[in-house]
Amino acid sequence: MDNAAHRLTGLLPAVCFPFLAQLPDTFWMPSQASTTAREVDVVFYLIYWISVVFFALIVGLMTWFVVRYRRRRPHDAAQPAPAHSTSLEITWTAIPVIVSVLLFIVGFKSYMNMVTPPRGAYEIAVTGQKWNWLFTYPNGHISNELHVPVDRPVLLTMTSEDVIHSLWIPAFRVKMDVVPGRYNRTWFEAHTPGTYPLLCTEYCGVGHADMLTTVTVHPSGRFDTWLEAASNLFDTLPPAEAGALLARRLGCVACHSVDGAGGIGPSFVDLYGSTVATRDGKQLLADENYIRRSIVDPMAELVAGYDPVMPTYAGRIKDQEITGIIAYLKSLSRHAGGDAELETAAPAEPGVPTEVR
Ligand code: HEC
Ligand SMILES: [Cu+2]
Repeated sequence: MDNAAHRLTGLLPAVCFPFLAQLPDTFWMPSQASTTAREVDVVFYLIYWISVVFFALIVGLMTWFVVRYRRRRPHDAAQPAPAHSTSLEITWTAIPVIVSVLLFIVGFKSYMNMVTPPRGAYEIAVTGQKWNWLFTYPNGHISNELHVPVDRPVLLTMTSEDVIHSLWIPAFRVKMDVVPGRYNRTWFEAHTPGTYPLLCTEYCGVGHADMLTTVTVHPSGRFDTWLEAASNLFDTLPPAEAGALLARRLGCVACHSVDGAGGIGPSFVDLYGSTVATRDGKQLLADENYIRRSIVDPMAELVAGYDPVMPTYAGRIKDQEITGIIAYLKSLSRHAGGDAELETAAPAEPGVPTEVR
């Protein structure tokens, strides 16, 4: 009931001032939550009001003519035949031409704006599949609901795993097909924090109606906090699995094999707990501290037989993530868990690799 009343009162400003910057939910449209929404609505209401004016004009004149020029009895033969009027012909040709050109210009400007993502937009990859959405953020995090920052252009690069879907966010006036085998792009800039419906609008099978989710627009500064918390692998995965994922994301596995094969760096297999020969002739035990140091300061100890090409991850990796990678390396090593070497080797100083004699 409340909602209906709200919509009715919302109708008033929409009808009276269709070009106002911000409209609430109305009878026709959900609230405007993006910059595109206003542009689309301006075109919509422009066409709407032109139609209203011409409808009134045509139906009004028609009614009047029906009455005014109705056939009378006895038939009034004295009525003169209608004369040709050149100026009238020109007028009713020129006015629709001007109206059409105006509509084209306004529509084309908005359309070009809608299909041209601004430079530096925040990019999110979208995958449509039977029957849900996957949103992949630049840091690798994947969610089923879309989350975006406020007041920042967001570019969606979209593809489908199976059939044609279509992503629709009514409050943003954004709608774009999601097609298998190609990438479609669309963009928007949300300006009002809140949660809005996001749905598939291309019938895609029995689960079509399940492709209904939300887009959350985070207030200024909160998006990064959300992304960081949401992408914390350690909340959802055991440390070794989180470490395995990180080793892939951080590119470690490009240089370190996980099957014992050779590579640019030593294989991760059986690394943990082994004895490493360094370039300057030391024998170091590959324990937690050694691995930690190899990651944050790779030049400190160089493994014999390898080039010093490993980049430092200091500042790019958190302690929890190092712990996860260590757990992963342990899971790849037969030296892990109660190995004799490890138990006898007491670290000389915390954080400093242990030398094996
Ligand atoms: C560009 C290639 C490259 C990348 C990427 C790389 N490493 Fe390395 N890594 C090396 C090389 C080469 C060495 C051997 C030379 C040295 O000690 O720096 C090495 C050494 C190591 C060692 C010591 C190995 C041993 O046998 O004692 C560890 C542990 C290690 N890397 C872990 C990692 C982790 C974890 C990552 C990802 C966060 C990573 N590396 C990313 C090339 C790389
Ligand atoms: Cu669908």
